[in-house]
Amino acid sequence: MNERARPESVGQSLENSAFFMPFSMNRQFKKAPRLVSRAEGIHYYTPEGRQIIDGTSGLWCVNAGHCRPAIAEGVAKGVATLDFAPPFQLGHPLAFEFADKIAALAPEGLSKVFFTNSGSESVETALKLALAYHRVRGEGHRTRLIGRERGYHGVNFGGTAVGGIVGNRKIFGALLAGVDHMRHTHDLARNAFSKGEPQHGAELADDLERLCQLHDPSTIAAVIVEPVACSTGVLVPPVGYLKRLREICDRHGILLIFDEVITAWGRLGEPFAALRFKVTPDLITTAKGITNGTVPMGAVFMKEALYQAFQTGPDTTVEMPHGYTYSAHPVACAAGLATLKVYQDEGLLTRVKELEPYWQAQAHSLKGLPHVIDIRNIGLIAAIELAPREGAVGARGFEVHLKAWERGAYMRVTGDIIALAPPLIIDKPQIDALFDCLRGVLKEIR
Ligand code: PXG
Repeated sequence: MNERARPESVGQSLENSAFFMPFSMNRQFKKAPRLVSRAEGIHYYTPEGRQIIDGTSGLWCVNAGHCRPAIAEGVAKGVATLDFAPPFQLGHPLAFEFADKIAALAPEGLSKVFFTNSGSESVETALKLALAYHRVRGEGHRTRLIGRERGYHGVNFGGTAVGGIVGNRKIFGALLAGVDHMRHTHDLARNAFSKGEPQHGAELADDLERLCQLHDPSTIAAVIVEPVACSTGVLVPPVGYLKRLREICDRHGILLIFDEVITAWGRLGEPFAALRFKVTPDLITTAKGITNGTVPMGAVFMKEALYQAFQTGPDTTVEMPHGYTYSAHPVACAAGLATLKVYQDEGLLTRVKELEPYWQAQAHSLKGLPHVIDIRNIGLIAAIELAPREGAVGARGFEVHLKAWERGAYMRVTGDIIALAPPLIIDKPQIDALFDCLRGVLKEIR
């Protein structure tokens, strides 16, 4: 047997492992790995048995907390009953049941659901649906897609193109043609230490109007934004901003896509952020919390009119030549149904409404600590932005990540921004423990 294969114990070196880790510093990580081997509730456990608070719900997905028995049982029963069924021209009952149940939670009018396997696939699906929708209605001239600086829409070609993270784009060529970007909404000069939606910046939505004038609105198919841009450091939309985007899209016949891969499933105290902000997009992309992170799955919600636009040819045609081998995978549907039951039985899709004032107060209690230049929050999400070290952007943030790990908490960092978004089952003493850990780290680092 290959000696380098299967590092079974923690003691064994991972330095020559075959695993090319995604979005990771492979060489550095493999020299000093941080591993988890078990999880329960809001905690991870390392192979040595150390308990770690999960400050980021895995990667913003384990909303009901880890290893929930009801979900594990749902998945086990699902895989033992129907392991796979082709989703093209064949069906299984769980797909229809799950689609109907989640459509009932979506903003009014978003009544149809297309299943995918990830957030990235949901984004590609939504972009393709938008282009195809215009085309079947005789507006095939609408080919442009508009994203936003600092947006993250996954890693496939369309999502990378509409995304606005330079580091994710620059080494992958020209991506898609016909894509443009609005300005981001982050404005520390006017909005630092905002609680909830910042007061200033609704007018930044007018950047979309500028792009409409530049390209002519009749060339634009869709605009995609995260209601709260999470990956790039929790950029909360200014009061009135999303409503203004909606108005501009309506004025020009442009579809509005909300990328709710993170913000759906209770994170903001509602099943979808669109419900919280009271702005209804034409399409919503989701993934992650849809199965509590247990089985890969994503979904795109769309307005009835979009679905209906494709139902016009003879009924012997495939209305949408798009889909994945694993669209509506039976095990993912089983996971989704079990997850939804936990969310609903425990009121998790709205629990954050009660927790948010406490969460906000605890987050903002870090104001005044060394290096802290902004604290912002919404729902059960908070970001603490630190001043970068001179000539070493991100170094301080990464040190926080490592020190927090040593002190027993897992925290995501983006550059020098720490993002916290624990499972929605967290209680007040656990919130205190999370922020106390960060407080200790901020006092310790230079
Ligand atoms: N859209 C949004 C808004 C996301 O946040 C995706 C699409 C892509 O989803 P998939 O399932 O293809 O990864 C995401 C994913 C982080 C982090 O640390 C965030 C994501 C993924 C990995 C890390 O902030 N979001």
